[in-house]
Amino acid sequence: MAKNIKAPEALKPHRFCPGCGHGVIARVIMEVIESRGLTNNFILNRGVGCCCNLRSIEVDGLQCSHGRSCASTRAMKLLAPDTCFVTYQGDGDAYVIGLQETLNAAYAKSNITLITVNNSNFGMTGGQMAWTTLPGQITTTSPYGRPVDGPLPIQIPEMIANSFDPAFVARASVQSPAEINKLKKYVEKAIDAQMAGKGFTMIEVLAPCPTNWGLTPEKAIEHVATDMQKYYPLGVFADRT
Ligand SMILES: Cc1ncc(C[n+]2csc(CCOP(=O)(O)OP(=O)(O)O)c2C)c(N)n1
Ligand code: SF4
Ligand SMILES: [Mg+2]
Repeated sequence: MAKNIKAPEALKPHRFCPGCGHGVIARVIMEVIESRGLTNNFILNRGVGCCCNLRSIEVDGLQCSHGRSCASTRAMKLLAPDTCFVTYQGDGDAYVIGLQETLNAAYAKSNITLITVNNSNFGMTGGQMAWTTLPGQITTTSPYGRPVDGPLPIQIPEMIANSFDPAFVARASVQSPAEINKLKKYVEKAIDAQMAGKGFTMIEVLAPCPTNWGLTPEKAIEHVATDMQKYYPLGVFADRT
């Protein structure tokens, strides 16, 4: 952080659409960073996607190549092991284009924290289908809906929790104040585990993308709380913090 200002304020102004989930998640991350006294020892790396709309000029971090933020963050952590690192990525970035880097980071038990924003599409580029897209969901590349007899939406947190003995893995949602409070608890656990050197930590967050879903912000929140959770159950999948 370049200046001594309140951490959440450091992410303003942003350029998210009304009702987007990204802003809430970024704010929660920064509140936790501030509460842990890490404001001056924190790097927020970003993937490519709507996370680029964080117009931060105050928080240090790399704007990484598409899908490569886990790899860049791992390298930086090796050089600065006492610094807190969060890699903040979309589902298309972390689970499709960058899945190799994501799994490698977990497999290597890298002592970094990955926060993935799952809005079930490639948001920034106009709402294309991703591996996270729900069966039947209409996107710009699945105009008749994602085939219902095709592969199921991918569940990366479960895969990592079951395969790589991570320090902490959970799925949260921004659908209500209660769930946002849970998200904050998860981020606290992940950051505390990283600073204690316990290994890879990850939180996926279900988030609305009203613009590409063609829904009002209110309806988009409802969609997160109902349809998305049929495929993406909330909760903790690994915890050895
Ligand atoms: C190598 C490469 N491929 C494709 C793109 C185009 N691209 C930019 S953002 C983006 C979508 C990212 O989607 P996601 O990670 O889900 O983030 P969201 O915008 O939904 O939050 C894509 C495909 C690119 N910039 N670089
Ligand atoms: S396109 Fe979707 S993810 Fe991107 S800023 Fe708008 S609502 Fe958010
Ligand atoms: Mg996305």
